[in-house]
Amino acid sequence: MRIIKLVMVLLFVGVGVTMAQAKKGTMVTAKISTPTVQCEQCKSRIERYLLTEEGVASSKVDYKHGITTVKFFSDRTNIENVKTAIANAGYDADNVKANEESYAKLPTCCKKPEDGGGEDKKKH
Ligand SMILES: [Cu+2]
Repeated sequence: MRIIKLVMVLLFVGVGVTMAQAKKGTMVTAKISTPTVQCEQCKSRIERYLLTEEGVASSKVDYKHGITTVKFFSDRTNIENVKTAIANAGYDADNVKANEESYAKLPTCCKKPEDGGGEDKKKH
């Protein structure tokens, strides 16, 4: 009888632990296309911005290839929120267009080439 009770307690604990793990959510890595990122400044601007974003664990902007890799917790945020955060910082993120006001505030070198930004290092 005691052994049966013990087995039942162990089973119960086991189920509890499994449920707790499922509830915790998982860390998701997403690669987001950010083609309007121009330079090191843009990189640190976005990475700094994402640091304050709820649920984001880390981010890395590859401005040479225009790709931002973001690690976030799926139970605390989602990919759309992350894209919106990047857009709010002033940059296009996949299908989410940059917030116009934020984009207007970027230094010229960080804007799109058609607005005077980009590769031309003399402007930096
Ligand atoms: Cu820049």
